[in-house]
Amino acid sequence: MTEVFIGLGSNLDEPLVQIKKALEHLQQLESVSFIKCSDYYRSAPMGPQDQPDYINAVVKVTTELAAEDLLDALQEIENQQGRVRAQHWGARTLDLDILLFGNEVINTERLTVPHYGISERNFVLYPLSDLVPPDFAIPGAGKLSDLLNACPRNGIERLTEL
Ligand code: 5RU
Ligand code: CA
Ligand code: CA
Repeated sequence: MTEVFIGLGSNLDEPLVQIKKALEHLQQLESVSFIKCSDYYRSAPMGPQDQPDYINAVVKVTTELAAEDLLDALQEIENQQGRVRAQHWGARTLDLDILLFGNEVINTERLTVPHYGISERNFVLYPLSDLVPPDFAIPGAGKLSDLLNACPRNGIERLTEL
């Protein structure tokens, strides 16, 4: 059994609804046990800026699946929720990323784990900090608290009324 952190992001077609629907889809996977979801966060787009603000969250699950089989299941959920690959790093209805897969370091054609950019992205680090202690170590990147201290908030907002 592997403890896995999955990043969720959406900035199209009612992002909050998309995130909640994705959580339901995840809970329906027989091969995945749902543990806990972070709060939801709103932030400005990183990368291409000519797109709407994002809603992001991070969820902790356990699974018996191999990482690439989990990736297949996540991509199926993205597709079910109308993900269309238009512009690279452009707006999307749903993005599901394997952020951490136990302590595994994975570098294949399809998968880079820990997820590329995890240590600099406010929309990953803040929700992750809802789920793990400050001294939590990310393989190859160090302690979460150090990463958070080095990461500009850049206006990221926790959505509390939801
Ligand atoms: C370049 C820099 C490209 C950072 C990307 C999200 C990046 C995003 C998201 C927010 C992207 C990848 N911005 N930009 N949330 N995804 N706020 O989920 F992240 S495109
Ligand atoms: Ca992403
Ligand atoms: Ca992705």
